[in-house]
Amino acid sequence: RTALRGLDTDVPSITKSVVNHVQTSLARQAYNLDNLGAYQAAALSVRDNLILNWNDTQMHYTRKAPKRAYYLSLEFLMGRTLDNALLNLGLKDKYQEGVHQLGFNLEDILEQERDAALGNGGLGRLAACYLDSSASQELPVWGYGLRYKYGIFQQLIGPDGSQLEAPDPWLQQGDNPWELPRLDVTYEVRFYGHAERLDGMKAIWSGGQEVVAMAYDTMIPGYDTKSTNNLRLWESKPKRGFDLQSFNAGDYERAVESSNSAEAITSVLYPNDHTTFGKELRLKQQYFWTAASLADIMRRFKNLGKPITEFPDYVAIQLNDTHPTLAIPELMRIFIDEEDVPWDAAWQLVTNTFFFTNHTVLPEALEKWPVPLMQSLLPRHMQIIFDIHYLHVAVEKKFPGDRDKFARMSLIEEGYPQQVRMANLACIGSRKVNGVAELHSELVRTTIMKDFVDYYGISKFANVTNGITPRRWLDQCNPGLSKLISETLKLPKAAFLKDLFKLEGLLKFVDDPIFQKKWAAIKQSNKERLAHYVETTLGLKINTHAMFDVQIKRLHEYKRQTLNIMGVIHRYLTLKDMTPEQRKTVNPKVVFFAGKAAPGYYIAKLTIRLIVNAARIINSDPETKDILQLYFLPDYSVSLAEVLIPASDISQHISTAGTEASGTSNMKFCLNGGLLVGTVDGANIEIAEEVGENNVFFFGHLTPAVEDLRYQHMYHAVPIEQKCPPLARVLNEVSAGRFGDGSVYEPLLNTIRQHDYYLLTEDFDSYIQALQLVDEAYQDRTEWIKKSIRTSAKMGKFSSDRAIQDYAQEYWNIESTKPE
Ligand code: 26Q
Repeated sequence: RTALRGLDTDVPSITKSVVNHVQTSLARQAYNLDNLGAYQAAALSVRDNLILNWNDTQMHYTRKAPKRAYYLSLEFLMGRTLDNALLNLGLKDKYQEGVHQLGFNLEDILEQERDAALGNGGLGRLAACYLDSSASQELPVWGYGLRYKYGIFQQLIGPDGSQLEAPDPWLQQGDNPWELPRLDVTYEVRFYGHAERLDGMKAIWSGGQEVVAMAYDTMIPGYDTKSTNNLRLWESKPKRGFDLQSFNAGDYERAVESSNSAEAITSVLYPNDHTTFGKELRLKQQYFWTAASLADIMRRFKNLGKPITEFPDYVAIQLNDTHPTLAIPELMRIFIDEEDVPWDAAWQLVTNTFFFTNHTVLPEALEKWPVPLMQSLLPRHMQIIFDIHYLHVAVEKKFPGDRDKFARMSLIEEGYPQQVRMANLACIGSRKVNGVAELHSELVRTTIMKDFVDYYGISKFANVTNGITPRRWLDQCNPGLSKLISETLKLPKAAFLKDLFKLEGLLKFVDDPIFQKKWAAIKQSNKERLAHYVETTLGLKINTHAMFDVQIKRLHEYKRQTLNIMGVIHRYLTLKDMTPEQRKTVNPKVVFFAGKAAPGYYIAKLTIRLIVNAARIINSDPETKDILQLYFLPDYSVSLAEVLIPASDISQHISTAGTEASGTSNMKFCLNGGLLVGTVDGANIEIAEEVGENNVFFFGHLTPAVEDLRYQHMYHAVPIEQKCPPLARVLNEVSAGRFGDGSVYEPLLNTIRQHDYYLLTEDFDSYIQALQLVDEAYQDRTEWIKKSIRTSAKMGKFSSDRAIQDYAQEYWNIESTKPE
């Protein structure tokens, strides 16, 4: 029996440990310490607990040798760690008291921590929620990713209202207390060189350039358990410091060249979601990361001393989108070239190991890489991909004569140059393929993977609806609500934070006026917390008695922030048309936007510029500023989401039907009692199924109509003045310069006037109607609060604990296990 060791966690021991870290680790004095120092000392003290739990958990995994799952993701959008670690360890109250005794306020200390922002958005945050849920359910799951020196860029708004980007040097706040550098865990990764075929299917890959991958381990504590999992992030380093010969010869640039090019690999997260392929450095990142991760997984497997044929009995690997698809040819290479496994057996093992999650059906977002680039950077992998192509896509046998089908299923897209289709490779190399919400998974089956469904049968193609962790997205971001729920249900917080279906107990209290009052008071105080944040950071005063309407997500045409801003402008124009008496009857509303645009995404950046400049005009108009305010909050982040989401009355999830794979913030808003206005898309649909359609404000065309409408737009375009006069008026006002130089916005306006690929002109009228219904519903505040309670009560399904259970049981075949 291995007893878990633990540090003393009474308040005096905690203060002692914090002071100790101040004096020793930080070499400072406790009496003139600032908040940053207090954060660092508190973090180091909490980390001591994590390390012990982490060690015991990992030792247990090594001894027991259960089947493990590995989550390969190029993004982990973790946000801050201290608050989460305190909650999961059950030490929050004690540290609150401990730091208070030392003259600090825990909230202020928590604010000192920089976000770990190693992700763009939904996909990266999903990975972070899944790690929390895996550890909380004591599942043997590790994450593998890259330790970027710079995370997602910092967003600034320039004087003309446009987005500017600055680097995110997140590691420059002193040592990162949440990671453990593993100087002894290193692997060499090769690029370029030659692949020489031997007899049979084997080859030797040699020459080229070698770089070193070094591990950094981040501890992932489970909630209410000592189980603490691992997130292993790789850093690239030169194989040999630098070229001393060139240095001595006075060629200093040459001397650091190779070391720079090695370090470049993990220097920065690519800030694009959905597009921009073909960049050699991105492909290098992908291979560097998959090669290091697989070498590590293989080493761990070999330590078990099992025959290689049992590999899939001990290892399941989840591919988070196509980004880690090179893991498939890499594992083939290891089996064939290094382990002497025959081709067919190797392929059998590989296809029993991998599972692939798709996160998009947008055709332009499907990852492709030029064959010549692959051939030069990864010659052996390109051979293997061609071999897979010839041996396993034997489609012609099954569907003789269907050359189109063969072309669509091919791993290689013809053209100049030829390109490797990563989604096809990920599909055929995996045991199962899943989408991230019911509608999305159905679209995967009927559109991008249709031919593969015919080939493999339907059972390979399934759904796991996304989820969110209720620890961060309820208890941490909304402690008041969590406390009220606990008191009302007469349950300890752990009961519903571990089984979110327990929230259904709130349904009994929907009609209780006292409970309604308390529920509403919490929303109000969250609105004030947000207003306080905006006032202290941006110097703006917000009317907290207004309805708060929020759209926060990456800027993208398919997400239709443009529809929202056109709706705001329409509202403004309508208010201007009213008499002062009429305006007095209008309920005030504050509209918030936040989100980053990919630095090269011109139209998305123009949308930001329009929002910012419209806000300047609208917020300073004396006739309307009391009833309509508009804000673009810069530098959206996990931490900002934690303030915005609990304050929202209504949030917008308004993608063109069929384009948003799932969405996850929709779940976060609902869990915090916010209602949704949205299209019939992604997880909105399943949310409505849970909460009842009368509690969601749906609008717009449905997915099956979208294709026909686009066809009509192409061939029978109707001018916008006829199709949608109110929207035409809005565009004309923007064009005429009402919100600053109109000519600036012409390219954005033309996307709507000309092709209108995302169907704003088709959905605008029903969108405005839906917002009208929102206004009317908000008038009856009691009825609104009831909707809010019902919505939150029905969010059980959207816990990431449920999603991870799905993966663990239906895909990975792993079980919970923890040290005795
Ligand atoms: C790929 C190649 C080259 C450069 C960048 C990329 C890249 C990077 C990030 C492509 C896509 C992403 C991110 C995608 C993403 O966040 N998708 C979202 O995933 C969520 C979780 O499943 C869903 O809820 C969202 O609907 C989906 O848009």
